[in-house]
This record gives sequence, C-alpha cells and structure tokens, in this order.
Amino acid sequence: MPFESAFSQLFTQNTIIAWVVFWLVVLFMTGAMSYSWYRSRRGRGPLKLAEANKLELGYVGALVGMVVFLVISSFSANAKDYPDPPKPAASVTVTGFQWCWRFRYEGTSLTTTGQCQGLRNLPVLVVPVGQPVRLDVTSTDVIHAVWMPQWRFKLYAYPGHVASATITIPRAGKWINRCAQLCGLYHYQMWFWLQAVPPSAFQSYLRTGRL
Ligand SMILES: [Cu+2]
Repeated sequence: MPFESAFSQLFTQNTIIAWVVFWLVVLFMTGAMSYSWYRSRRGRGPLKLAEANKLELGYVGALVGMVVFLVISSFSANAKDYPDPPKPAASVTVTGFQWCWRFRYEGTSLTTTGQCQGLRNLPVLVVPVGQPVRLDVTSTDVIHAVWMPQWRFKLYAYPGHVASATITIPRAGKWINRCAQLCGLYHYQMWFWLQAVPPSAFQSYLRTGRL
C-alpha cells in the first residue's frame, strides 16, 4: 500500500483525537474556572481537594490507553506502507544540502537541481504517474527532511546514510513540498516541486531533461 493510503487514515484519526482533546481541556478548564468563580461569589472559597485518587487514577488510565492506541495505530500504518515494495519503474537519489535539493535519476545521466531562492526556479522532482518510484534520500551536510504533505510522505535525509521509500503518485499534477527539518539559516527556502507526468513523458524527460 502506498504512503498516502497508509498514512492518510492515521492523519485523519489523529487530527480528530487532537481536536477532541483540545476541546475537552477547554471545557474542563472553563468549567473549573466558572465553578470556582461561582463559589467565591457565595463566599465559599476554592475547593480544598488534597486527594482525589479515583479521579487521578482514571485520568492516568485514560492517558495510558490513549498512548497505547496512538502507538499501535502508528506502527500498524507503518507496517501497511509497502511491506514488500513493488519493483520500481525508476529510482531517484534525492540529496538535500544547505540549502536546496538535487535529484539524480539512477541508470541515466540526468541530475537536476534548482534555485531555492524565491519560488520561481525551484527544483522539480519528476515522477511517472501510477508507477512506483524509489526515492533514496540522503544529505551532504546536516539533517534535512523530504516532506510531501499532499502525499503524506516524510523521510529524513541524513548525511552518510541513505533512507529509501517507494512512492506511487496516482494522478498527474504538480505539488509544492519542502524541507521539514530545521537545517540552518535558509531552511525556510528549501521548497521543491513534485511533478507527476504520464510515463511516456517521463521517459522522454529522462533522455532530454525537459518536459
Ligand atoms: Cu533543510
């Protein structure tokens, strides 16, 4: 299962949990504040609860339960993401550096980069629509991270290490992405495009470097 399907469910689930917890906290906080305001209006001062063991145990239990649930669902999403990656139609070495990106298409002479200053000449990672592409992600200096939020994809780029993942982009299009790991002064400029094109256009891109 490609990244997006494996992780979008997790993303939705965790977002819902985060909102529910947020509003519960707001609710209990305003409740406690109003109640103590109400008591003080009646001259009764704040509640003197030195111990509320059952309440605290329940709270700890609920927290532990939630953590276990989040850990299990994260691990199972990880396990669903291509446990056995399909044979890729192309392999691209993605190199992060201070402060931009380089893409090398393995088995060809094509290497591309761009300018990470402003949004006009950003590097473009080109992939074929509907075909698995292996990304070998690395870095030449510090830790960066390839983050393609649209496709629920994030992978760290470590110097001296190659992290690999296979993605399949199901439809043609162009999406903006960025570095997700604070990597120095111009980290904020590390944008790049992901562009998915029909396989025939991809093949000619590999030969000519143009779309
Ligand atoms: Cu970076």
